[in-house]
Amino acid sequence: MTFTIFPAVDILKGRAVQLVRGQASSAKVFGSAVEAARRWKRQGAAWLHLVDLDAAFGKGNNASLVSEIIATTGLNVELTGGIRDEPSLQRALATGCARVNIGTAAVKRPDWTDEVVASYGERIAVALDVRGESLATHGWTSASGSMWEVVDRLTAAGCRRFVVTDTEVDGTLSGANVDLLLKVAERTSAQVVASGGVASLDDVYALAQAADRGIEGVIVGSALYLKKFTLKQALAVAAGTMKPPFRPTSPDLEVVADPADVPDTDQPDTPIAAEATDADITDTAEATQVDVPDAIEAATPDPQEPDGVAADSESDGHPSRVVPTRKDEYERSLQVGDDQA
Ligand code: AMZ
Repeated sequence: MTFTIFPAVDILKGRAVQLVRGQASSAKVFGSAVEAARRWKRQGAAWLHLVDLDAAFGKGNNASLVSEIIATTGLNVELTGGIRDEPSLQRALATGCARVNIGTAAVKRPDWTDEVVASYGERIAVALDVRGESLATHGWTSASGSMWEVVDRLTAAGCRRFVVTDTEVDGTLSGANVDLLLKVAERTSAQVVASGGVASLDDVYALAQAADRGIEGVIVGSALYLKKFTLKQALAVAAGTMKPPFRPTSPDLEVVADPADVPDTDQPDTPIAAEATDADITDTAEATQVDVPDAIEAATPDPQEPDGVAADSESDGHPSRVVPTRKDEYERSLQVGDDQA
């Protein structure tokens, strides 16, 4: 039974962002979307979940950037956001993505969605952006319909896969809504991809354990960008080579791991989180750049460390981001070693 980890690249004005409960005003900016995608590839991703938030909010689209990401990374891409009619579907498919997800149209244009789901098979999945028992639409600015009616209708139409996001926990790092995901999986013959709230390796493990109940994979966004765990660790959990108990991340590390405090030092253009303002969203990426404080640079430990994951200069959990006093604990938390297998 395979279980897929989908690192998320949510694109707003060309940049990788993470929102809390889908609110644009909550955006944390993590640098260029292309760089984010490249980083997930370097760390072992096979798939990316790309969300064109501008398109989802009905404000243009990032199709050419998406094409660039697909061409430069060569990864399988699940593309979503603003795919609501024939022109937007064709534009999305023309990027070279492996498949697309349709959200709003599944509720608002049921006949068209049923038709394309039936005719494109594997290339189309349906995004269930769940709010209560309804589905959030139009960039999650409104909600309508009964999610169960939509699940039943699209299952009958031949939908292969539902990507289920609990919009009420998305971006909150409060844990995946496993009950909701299992309920959907029990109701449909389609596969379920989980999304929303993932905070820890325990979430990844719990979902991976449900692979034989129809949970095919999980989308991980904020937890990766905020370094709650590494992609390498999540992939190891998915592959079954890393098992609980997972060591909790130390409180000190959480502070240090905030990219706004300590940006990647080995990749000058890698993500740097910053609270987005309106000007930020419409402005260029420079607005979010944060210089590496000299003191932190000086305190940077040697990247040639003994343990596999920590020694990997391409790991997101690069030891240069850790204050030396917490270094051992940090390395232990990142280790995908024999003791965890
Ligand atoms: O965060 C948001 N406000 C948001 C978001 N992440 N709004 C939409 N989306 C995503 C959905 C789904 O994958 O999770 O966009 C897709 C749906 O877009 P549309 O345009 O088909 O409803």
